[in-house]
Amino acid sequence: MANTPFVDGKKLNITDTILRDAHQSQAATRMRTEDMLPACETLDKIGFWSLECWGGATFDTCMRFLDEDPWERLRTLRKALPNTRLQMLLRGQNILGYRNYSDDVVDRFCKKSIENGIDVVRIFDALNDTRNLMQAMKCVKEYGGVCEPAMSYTISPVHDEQYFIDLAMKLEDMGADVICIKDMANLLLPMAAHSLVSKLKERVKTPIHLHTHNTTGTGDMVYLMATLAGVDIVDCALSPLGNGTAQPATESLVATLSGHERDTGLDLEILSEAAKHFRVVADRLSEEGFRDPKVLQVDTNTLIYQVPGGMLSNLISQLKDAKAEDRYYDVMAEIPKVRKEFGYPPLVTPTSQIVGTQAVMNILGGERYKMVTKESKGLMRGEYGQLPGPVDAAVQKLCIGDDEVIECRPADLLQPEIDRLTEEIGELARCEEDVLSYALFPQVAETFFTNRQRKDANPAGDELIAVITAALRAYSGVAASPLVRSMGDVPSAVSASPGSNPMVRNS
Ligand SMILES: [Mn+2]
Repeated sequence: MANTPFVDGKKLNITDTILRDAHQSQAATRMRTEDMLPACETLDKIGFWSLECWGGATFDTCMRFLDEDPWERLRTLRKALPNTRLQMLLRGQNILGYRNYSDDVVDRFCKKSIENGIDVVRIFDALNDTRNLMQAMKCVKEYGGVCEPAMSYTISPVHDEQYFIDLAMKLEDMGADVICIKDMANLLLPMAAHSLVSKLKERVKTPIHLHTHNTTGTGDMVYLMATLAGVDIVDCALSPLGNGTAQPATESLVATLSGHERDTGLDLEILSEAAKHFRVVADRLSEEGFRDPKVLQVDTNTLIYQVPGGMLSNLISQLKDAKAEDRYYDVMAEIPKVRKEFGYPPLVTPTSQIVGTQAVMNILGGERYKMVTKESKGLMRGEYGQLPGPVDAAVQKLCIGDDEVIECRPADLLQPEIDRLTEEIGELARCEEDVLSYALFPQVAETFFTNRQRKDANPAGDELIAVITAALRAYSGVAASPLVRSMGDVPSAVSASPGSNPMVRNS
C-alpha cells in the first residue's frame, strides 16, 4: 500500500459525496447549504479522507435555482468542517462551464477555489486529452491543493486496460498527487476493477481513488474487489442518498470491511448519526419532486448497451418532445455507430449529450448527418481536444466540410480573457469570485447579481420575495424530474426541451 503524504497505511480511505455527487445524481443537485450545516459537526468527526462538496453542477444550481452564492457556500462549509479535506470536481479547461476557457481564467478559478476552502481538486476531461488537464493541474499544485486528475472510464475498442495504465503513468509524470478512475456510468465491473486496480498498483506509485455509481447495481462489488486489489480511496455516499444513480452507500462498505485488514476505521454509530439528518433532507427532496424513486432502480440497459443511465432518460425525453418515442430502439442502435464514427469518446458531459443528440438527429432527420449540431462539428474539428480513436473520414467531411481540424491544445487558440470579463460585468461583480461566476455562467450569474443588488437596495421586499420564491420552487419542483436530462446544459443547445431539467448530468 502506498505511503504518501495523502494516504497512510493499509486502511481503505473513504470520500463521502453526500454534499455533491449524491444529490446531483439523485436529486438534481438541489440540496441547500442550510440542509448541510446541521450535520457538519458530525461529518467532521467521522474521519473521511475527504468530503466532496463543490463543483460539478453545484455551482450552477446554487445561482440558478437556489439563490445561493456558490463561493459563500464553500466558505461556510470550510468553517463548519475545519478537520476534513474538502473536495471539488473540475472539468479541466472547461472549469465548470461549457466551453474552453483561457489559461488565465483557469488559473484564477483554481486559486480562488483553494483560497476559499477547497483542498482536493479532481480534474477530468471528457476525452482524456491530458492537454486539457495540464493548466488546471499546474495551478492546483501551485496554489497548494491536492491535485487529483481523473481518467474518464469507458469501454471501447481503443479503451482497453493498457490504455488506462498508460494514461495513469502519464498523469503520474504530470505531477498527480492522487489518480482517480472516474467511472461515471458504472461500466467498470467488479472483475475488471480488480484487474485494473491490481495493475495500476504495480505500475504507479500515486494513490488510486475510485469513483463509481451504483446505477447497474454492481457498485458495492466493484468497491470490494477494488479494495482487495489495493485501491487507496473510494467514493461512497451516506445511505440516505446512496446507491442507485449515486455512489454505493458508505455504511455498507464500512460494515463489510470491519475487522478486515482494510478496515476503514470509521465508526458506524457516528455515520448513522449523520445519516439520520440526511434522511430528513432526502425525504424533503422526494416530496418536492426532485428525487424520483426510479433513481434507485438497477439499470440493466446500461449493462447491455454501455450507455450511461442519464443519457437514456435524456433520449427518451428528446424523443417524447419530437413525438417519436417509437424510434427509441433505432436511436439506441445509432448511438454506438455515432460514437465509433466520432472516435469513441467516453460518454460523459458534454460528449454524452453531443453523441446522443446527433444520434437522435440521424434517425429523425431521415438521413444520417443531414443535420449536424454545432457541438458535433466542434467535436469533429478538434475543438474539444484529441478524440481517443480515429474518426470516420466520410462522416468528418459531412460534419465540417473543408474546415481545418485543430491539432494543437484547444486553449492555445484563446487569448487571455479575465480583463475583458471583468470589464463586461462591471459593477455588478463585487469581487474576483463574482467575475469567475460570471465567466462560467454569464446569464445565470448576471441575473443572480441583479437580484442580489435589488434585494440589498430594498431589504423590506426580501420577505415577500422569499415567500414567492418558495412557492415557485414548490411548483417547479413538481414539474422537474431529476431523471429528465437534455442538451439544455450545452451552449446554444440544439434541442433543449422546455420540460426537461438541464441540471442533471452524469459526472
Ligand atoms: Mn459521478
